Amino acid sequence: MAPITSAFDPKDVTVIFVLGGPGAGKGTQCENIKRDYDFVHLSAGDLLREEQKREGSQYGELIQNYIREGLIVPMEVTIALLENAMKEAIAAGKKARFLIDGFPRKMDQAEKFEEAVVECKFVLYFNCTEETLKQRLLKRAETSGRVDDNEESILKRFRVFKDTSKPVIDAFAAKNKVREINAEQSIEAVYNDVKKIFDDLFQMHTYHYFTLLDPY
Ligand code: UP5
Ligand code: MG
Repeated sequence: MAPITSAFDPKDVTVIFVLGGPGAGKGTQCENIKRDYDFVHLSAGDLLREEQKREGSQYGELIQNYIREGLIVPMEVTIALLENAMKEAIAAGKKARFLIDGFPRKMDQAEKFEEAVVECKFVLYFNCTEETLKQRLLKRAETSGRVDDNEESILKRFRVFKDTSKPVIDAFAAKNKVREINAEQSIEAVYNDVKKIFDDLFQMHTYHYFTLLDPY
């Protein structure tokens, strides 16, 4: 039997990768799912921004530069932050159900995470046109204070998404592991579609649970 080398077993830990272009609504919808379905929401971008601000971090400047340029931070940094956050949540007694938001953005990150941490259950993909994304991000730029919410960085983020991150979604789709949502709609309409997926997921679990308890 092959030795188990990943940090977690998918039987104990559920991971859903939440992907989509910059401004597709990943963070907004993850907060809804977290509230209604008892998930821990880990945004890779938020974890990187926290690490960038942390006093004494050896990666502060590197992260700031990568984010401003819309480039993908070396995966060792991001995977370590994600794995630590998952371990902390489990140690704090949270349900081992994670929405990993904005990661993986590159094929080697997907492979490394699934090998070293845990295999994902599926990818939730928010599909949205660049035109809509740009409008949302420029609106958010008025208040967000994010170094990458400006026209120049937004165009760079779009390019990296198209060239590098979308192929990750395509690779999971080829394995039948993508649930796609039309993210052009209003926040409420998008969440309605999201709910269908998560209601299905949990009904199935309830069914198995009772079947196991009482097969008659
Ligand atoms: N909004 C949301 N949904 C809406 C809807 N349906 N209708 C109308 N408005 C809607 O939403 C964006 C804005 O749109 C908000 O104002 C919201 O109210 C509105 P949000 O939910 O924040 O969208 P999200 O998809 O989370 O957008 P975000 O900007 O966070 O996406 P990015 O993927 O660009 O940013 P992230 O934080 O994930 O990454 C930032 C950078 O970090 C990357 O560019 C990269 O440099 C680095 N990074 C890595 O290097 N590695 C990683 O693994 C992750 C990040
Ligand atoms: Mg986000």
